[in-house]
Amino acid sequence: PQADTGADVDVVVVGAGFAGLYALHRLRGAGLAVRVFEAGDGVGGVWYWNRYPGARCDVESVDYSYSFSEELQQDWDWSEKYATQPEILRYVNHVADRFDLRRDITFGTRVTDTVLDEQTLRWQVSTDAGETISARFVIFAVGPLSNANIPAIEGLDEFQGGVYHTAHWPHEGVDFTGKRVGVIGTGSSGIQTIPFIAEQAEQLHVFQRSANYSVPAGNVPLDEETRRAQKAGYAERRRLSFLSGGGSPHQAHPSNALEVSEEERREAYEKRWQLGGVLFSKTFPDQVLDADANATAREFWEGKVRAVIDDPEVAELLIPKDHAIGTKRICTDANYYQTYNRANVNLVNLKATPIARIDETGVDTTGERYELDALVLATGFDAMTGSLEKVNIVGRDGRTLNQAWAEGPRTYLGLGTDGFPNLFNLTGPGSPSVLANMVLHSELHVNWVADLIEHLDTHGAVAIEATADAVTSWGRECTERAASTLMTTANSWYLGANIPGKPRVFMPFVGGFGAYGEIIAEVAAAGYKGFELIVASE
Ligand code: NA7
Repeated sequence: PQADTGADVDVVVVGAGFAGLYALHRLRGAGLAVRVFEAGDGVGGVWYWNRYPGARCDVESVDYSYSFSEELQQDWDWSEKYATQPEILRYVNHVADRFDLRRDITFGTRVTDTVLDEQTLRWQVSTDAGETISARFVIFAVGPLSNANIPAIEGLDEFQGGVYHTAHWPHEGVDFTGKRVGVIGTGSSGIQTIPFIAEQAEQLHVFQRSANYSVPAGNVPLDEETRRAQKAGYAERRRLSFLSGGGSPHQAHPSNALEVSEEERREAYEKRWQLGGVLFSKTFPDQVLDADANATAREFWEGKVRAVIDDPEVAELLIPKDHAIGTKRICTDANYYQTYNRANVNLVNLKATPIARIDETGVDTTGERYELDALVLATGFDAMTGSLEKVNIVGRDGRTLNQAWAEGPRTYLGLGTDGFPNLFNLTGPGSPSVLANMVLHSELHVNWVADLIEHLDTHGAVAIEATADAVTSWGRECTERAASTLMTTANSWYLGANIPGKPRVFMPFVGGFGAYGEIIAEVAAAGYKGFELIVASE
């Protein structure tokens, strides 16, 4: 056994993003001793790291904010419909100060090992700072999109110009003025940052492997009157959001796409298009269920996009051919497609001419050479499991979580795994997380775990553990639900398809945020059905 160098605590929380911060607040409020470890030097998680130009949330600021404190939501003023990364970071810092959270957070420190003591059922948690503490509960709040994917491209490490991954952007910023810049990757991050880099750089080459669907975000400043109305309507807005499919109050059209006239369909799409943002992919309830319904959305989208791109050949390359709309996370943008009309922007089609190698001064595709001064990697994340995987989590019988998840993540309700008592994972695989508003989702998970801990204490139990049967049947249910949609037909990060060798398992729960909330509430109400309570005398 490792020596304890710190005081024992009730709960260790790993990560000080939206989920970790609220976990600290809620559990400390319940009288528990909580210690948070955070790899970054500040709070905010994804919003601490992703500082690339143009970084902005694709969920409305009024929704992408904590609901747990009425005073907080009434006091805080969002300046725009969709908040920028700096504004969200200011908000998270405000929350940390307002609720005096920093005193229990150790920054600049990674948790390296989390080892179960099977006698006491406590966890020994070790950090890269050499500290080991013992905790009854461990809550991972490491974020589903936090482990950056650095592509294995030959020669990348030889490049002598600056290399910047969007999720590890230098805090002092990067000046691309007068530079020849390459961007690899055209997912949400690439699509947000490309228009900004294009304005600064002398020349921008965008290296696109797969085209994506993007919808204008339709961001607008919020005036005082709108803010007042939003604040007055918060109670109802939150109520609807917690019942909704994605964690915001917007409802899909009452009919399926194929049940309405063509005119009504176009009107509905046009309305969502004007509203802007990700909601376009949820205009009709059957849009990601039925290929023909999906095709109507796609056709509408294609018409809009082609109309703003000057060169039809470029437009052709920017229209996805390999997946249905909404089956990968839809992107939102400001003038993304128009950026390709600029003289200093060039689209490189990696499908036709893949990158052969990178060297000191540029990128060679199989077709051409591109001399570059800087390279931006907008290449995404080893999503949902990547950050957990880096921690050596050892449960019963010396079995690691990585061994347990070798064929893909296995969870009950996304929250627990058999063999790992009192260990909870927030907003990870098996939960709707990445398909929903992460802030409300974090609150839902934290509240559920906090209630569970209270339940254990009132029932004299030391621990709780998901049963193997519950884990197996939840996995089956998640897989079956996903297979009944079009979501499994795209090579998305939801499926692990973006990481070579990663097991292909559709990781999020697709049944909707509201439905998921009901399921986990029912499990709790039934005395945590599917979990085993372990009492002290055993
Ligand atoms: P994404 O959506 O995973 O996008 C990554 C992009 O990088 C995508 O276009 C990839 O092409 C491309 N990529 C990845 N590896 C390579 C290599 N080796 N060569 C060329 N291109 C590559 O990540 P984002 O950061 O944009 O967004 C992640 C989520 O964050 C987003 O969905 C929102 O929920 C917020 P591919 O499609 O794999 O062909």
